[in-house]
Amino acid sequence: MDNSQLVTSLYKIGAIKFGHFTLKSGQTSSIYVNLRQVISYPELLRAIANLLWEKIRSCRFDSLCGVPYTALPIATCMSLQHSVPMLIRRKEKKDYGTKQKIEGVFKKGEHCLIIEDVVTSGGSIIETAADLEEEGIKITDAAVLIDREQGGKENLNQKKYKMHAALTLSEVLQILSDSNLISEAERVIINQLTAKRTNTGHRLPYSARASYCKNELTKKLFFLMDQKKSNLALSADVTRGQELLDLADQVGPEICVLKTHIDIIEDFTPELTEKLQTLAQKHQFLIFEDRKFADIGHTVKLQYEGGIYHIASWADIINAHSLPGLRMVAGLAEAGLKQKRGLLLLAQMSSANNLLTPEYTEKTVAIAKQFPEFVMGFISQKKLSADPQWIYMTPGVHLTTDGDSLGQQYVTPQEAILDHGSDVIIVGRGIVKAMDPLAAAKQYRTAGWEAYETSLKEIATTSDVVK
Ligand code: S5P
Repeated sequence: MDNSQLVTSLYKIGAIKFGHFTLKSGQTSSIYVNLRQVISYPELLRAIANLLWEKIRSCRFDSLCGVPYTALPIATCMSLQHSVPMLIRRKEKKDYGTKQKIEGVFKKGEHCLIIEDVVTSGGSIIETAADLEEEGIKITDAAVLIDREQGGKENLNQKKYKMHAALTLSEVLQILSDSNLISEAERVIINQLTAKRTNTGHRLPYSARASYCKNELTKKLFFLMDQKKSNLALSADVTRGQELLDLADQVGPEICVLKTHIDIIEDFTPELTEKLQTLAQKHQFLIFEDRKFADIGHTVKLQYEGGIYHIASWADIINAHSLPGLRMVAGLAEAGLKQKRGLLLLAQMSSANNLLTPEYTEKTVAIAKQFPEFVMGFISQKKLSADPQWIYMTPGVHLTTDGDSLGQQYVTPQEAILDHGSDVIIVGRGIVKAMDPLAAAKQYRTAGWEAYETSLKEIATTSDVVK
């Protein structure tokens, strides 16, 4: 049985379903993969075992360990067909008898191959590997039937485990779409999913993106966002130093980035940026000076390091228009790289009738590619490339307003994150001008994070416990 026959067989027995599924978490999904029923179809189980065996032929292992429950019969089938011993990892430790986590006979130093049915983040493989390694067993590879392409491979790579997947979710969708089995309604769902994936790419979790970043600060920011569960940047556009500090202290726990316009502060002293750095440490956010540099390399370097603001000494992140071209970025990089800073290029703007054309946006992305150690990503209205190393921050975000009288145009957090594939929402007046800025920040943070989590869930499996 080849991949295509297997996928269509899985569809025929109802192990892959399309529709509207509400998950335990309250999120919804339009595909449901339930491989548990495969045990009722021995031919199919054998076909899965054969496909996985083909994938791991060149790996070195002395035993197999299936992740309970769905992968257990698959591992058993491989074990029987190829006479390879099996190990089983208990999910809960026995509270009587031998109390061992790993069942089966093994020697320290021997290699075990982990088998899993569907992989999302790779979490259950990592947990299984940890218990096996605790017993002195070596883990280097895992065989997987379907990779949802949502960061599992990257997370496992970080732990030095290699994942061998028989199928990716994209392949499953393609095979079904090419078949004549599906209904019109199902075809619509597949097309929508495929279109979403091509427009914004399939979404990787922030922490998985970190492994692609060449800029160290982007890496740090992706981890920080995951830990803090926040993709909210506050645009703290206030004009008095104390006001800025009070706002940063109050809203700090809710945000991943604090954006400043230091030149609108009327009573600036260098002490202000020192205090801001202390607050950034206290609440774990990065400082982004929205300076929008746009001059020749030599000048921007002086503006970045010197003057009265000494921006390079306190701002983790800066931004620049790409208008002056490549060498301007080189000028900023000369000053910024030695301090481990990062740059966002303005690839698109939120203001009405701005002059940033699609061609300009494309050329901006090309400039970024020349400086991956310094450029973190873009200020843009949407995701611009399939390359997971770039971060996208979107300004002009508001929950209610249509815009302002000076050309600002707004989108909602859901539109920015979910529909346009952006990573960070930048909110100014929506928070700063609210009656209660902290309550507003919490509201934006929740909206931004929920939109991100929804964007990760495009397929449900048994582990999501569908209602
Ligand atoms: O295209 C852009 C780029 C930026 S950095 N549009 C923007 O509005 N910004 C900045 O984001 C702008 O300078 C301001 O600081 C913030 C938006 O503020 P708000 O009050 O409209 O949310």
